[in-house]
Amino acid sequence: MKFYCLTLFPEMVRNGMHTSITGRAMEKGLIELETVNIRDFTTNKHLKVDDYPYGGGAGLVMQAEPVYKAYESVCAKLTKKPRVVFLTPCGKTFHQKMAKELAQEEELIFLCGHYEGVDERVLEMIVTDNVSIGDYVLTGGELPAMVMMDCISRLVPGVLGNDVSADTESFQENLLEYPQYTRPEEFMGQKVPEVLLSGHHANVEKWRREQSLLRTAKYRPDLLEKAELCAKDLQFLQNNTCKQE
Ligand code: 6GU
Repeated sequence: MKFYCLTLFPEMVRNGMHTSITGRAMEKGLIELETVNIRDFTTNKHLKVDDYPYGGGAGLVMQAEPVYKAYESVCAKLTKKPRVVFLTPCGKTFHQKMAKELAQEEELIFLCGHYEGVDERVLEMIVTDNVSIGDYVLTGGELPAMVMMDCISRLVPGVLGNDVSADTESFQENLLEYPQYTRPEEFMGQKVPEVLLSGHHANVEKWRREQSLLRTAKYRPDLLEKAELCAKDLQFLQNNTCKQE
């Protein structure tokens, strides 16, 4: 997987991505990141990349030309037309299934906007996917791009040490993950749930499933509607929550 990130703040994206698991994945060559500084593609002597919006209004708008040229500089290295993700609160909300689908691509371009927006003409020309990371407003697309690259990276084979963990966790089945514990057995008077120390595998699995159901019912009842629940699950929820069906 090779990520290209078109941005005015390349060091922010590089610093974030070169940390922790994604950093190690890049060292191992499992993923690659190339940042492209949009400012390198200005033609005016003040290196200006933004201007006032036609029609008036607050803030500045990123100009089409440097964005288009930055995009072209990446395309020149590729053999086929890449998907271009524009990070915008006006996009489709990012979710795990979208990450899984994007992880199938060999390369992805992320376009990070700043200021009040980007000239619509260049967006119409190059963007294939408009994506938001949630219903709140950020100052720029860099953090959302990093969120997406992080999420997609961990789906690339070999990036996570153990390939099972990408599968069993939150959202895989529209259920939140169960609680985890490690040593010591007692911390400030709080004990690890007995069943986890029992060595009884089936009971551990049952407890974890139930904890996932309880958590999802409590924090994300919207997910529960989409989860595939068996008769036992439904029975358990009926007996242990006050939620009306
Ligand atoms: Cl992708 N960009 C910005 N600026 N704000 C956001 C967002 C994206 N997603 C949620 N808020």
